[in-house]
Amino acid sequence: MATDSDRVVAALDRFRIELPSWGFADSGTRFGVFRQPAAARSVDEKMADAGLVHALTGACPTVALHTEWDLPEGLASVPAVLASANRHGVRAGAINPNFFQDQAYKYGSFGHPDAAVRARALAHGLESLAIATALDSRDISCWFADGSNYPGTANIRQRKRWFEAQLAAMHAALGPDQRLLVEYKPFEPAFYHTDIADWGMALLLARAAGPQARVLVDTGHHYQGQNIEQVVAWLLSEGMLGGFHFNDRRYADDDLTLGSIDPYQIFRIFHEIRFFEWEHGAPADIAYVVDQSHNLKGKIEAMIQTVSMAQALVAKAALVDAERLAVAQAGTDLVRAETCLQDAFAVDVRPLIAEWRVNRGLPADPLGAFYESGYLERITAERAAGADAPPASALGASGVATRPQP
Ligand code: RM4
Ligand code: MN
Ligand code: MN
Repeated sequence: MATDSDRVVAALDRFRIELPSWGFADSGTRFGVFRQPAAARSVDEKMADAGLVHALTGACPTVALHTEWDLPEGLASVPAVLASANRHGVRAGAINPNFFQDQAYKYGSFGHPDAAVRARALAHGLESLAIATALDSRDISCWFADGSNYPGTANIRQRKRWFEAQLAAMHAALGPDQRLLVEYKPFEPAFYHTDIADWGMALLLARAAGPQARVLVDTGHHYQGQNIEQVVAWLLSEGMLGGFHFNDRRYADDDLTLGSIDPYQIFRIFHEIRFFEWEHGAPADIAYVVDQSHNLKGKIEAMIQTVSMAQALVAKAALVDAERLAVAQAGTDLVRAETCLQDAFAVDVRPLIAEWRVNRGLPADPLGAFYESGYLERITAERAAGADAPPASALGASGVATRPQP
């Protein structure tokens, strides 16, 4: 029988979490961007920083990219991105089209009433797909800012039909192993209606798009009080959970460091996944991706914190005694059932994780190793010296584009 530590080791061996390129670049709120001297200014610098986080944690071999920020020349940017990824020991991960920034998208992209704008957005989606293929990326991850700000100003049902048609057209262009991920968000930047506002809408659109479409759950994209782990459990049971964008929040889509506000929330999500896997005797095929915007914290430090937190919560979820839990649930033994979760969550898994790291040739303390490496001092000097380089992205914590500071 597997011991507790076997279960943790197996869970850590399998767990991979993708880093977002945009988490290494300057970002801010819609009120402004405060520059960090060490922030990455190019895709190569983002890959270098991500490569370091992977080297220190052993858990992040891939980097999610945003088409317009990281591949501004489209397909022509692919060779440079491939070379950069190779150089820094990572690979390209999910490709995220930018359906939200161009002036043309003021009133929407896939849901815009003007057929020419819809066609332009579809062309951008298909170009992102071609980029994904050229980079050998499996997932195209679509988030739409589409919606409206005032009652009566948009034909909600008509826009739904446009979304169905456009997503189906993207799906038709997928390679046999690729997936189309549909992300939802209740509000912001639209403040009256958002075209894909919740998991039910994303699920219906993904189903209508085709068999290789799945739902993407961004933990910050729910109303307060929503039971996120129930959403996860339902999507798992429907075979429709494609992946996550992980972050934490106190209010809305705050994009804070994972587990900084409510680690038990993320633990409960990992528990539902593990319980599903235990019942099915097979791992669930889920893409775990970080989607955070570290406006004030150092970018690399915050990323290491998040990866370490994710590993700790995965380890704690692996400690839940699934057999005991199933018996307690079947017997309506409420306190015993709940205690299965609470006991696992209470375990200090840090020594086990440190041992796992050392056994794999990784530093026992990735954050400490980062501070000792001298990397931060080096990039701070290098990047501050080239202060006129354009910011790699200037996006608010909530996905609100902010003007680069002069
Ligand atoms: C959104 C959403 C997307 C992200 C954009 C920029 O709020 O979370 O995943 O790519 O922001
Ligand atoms: Mn997201
Ligand atoms: Mn978001």
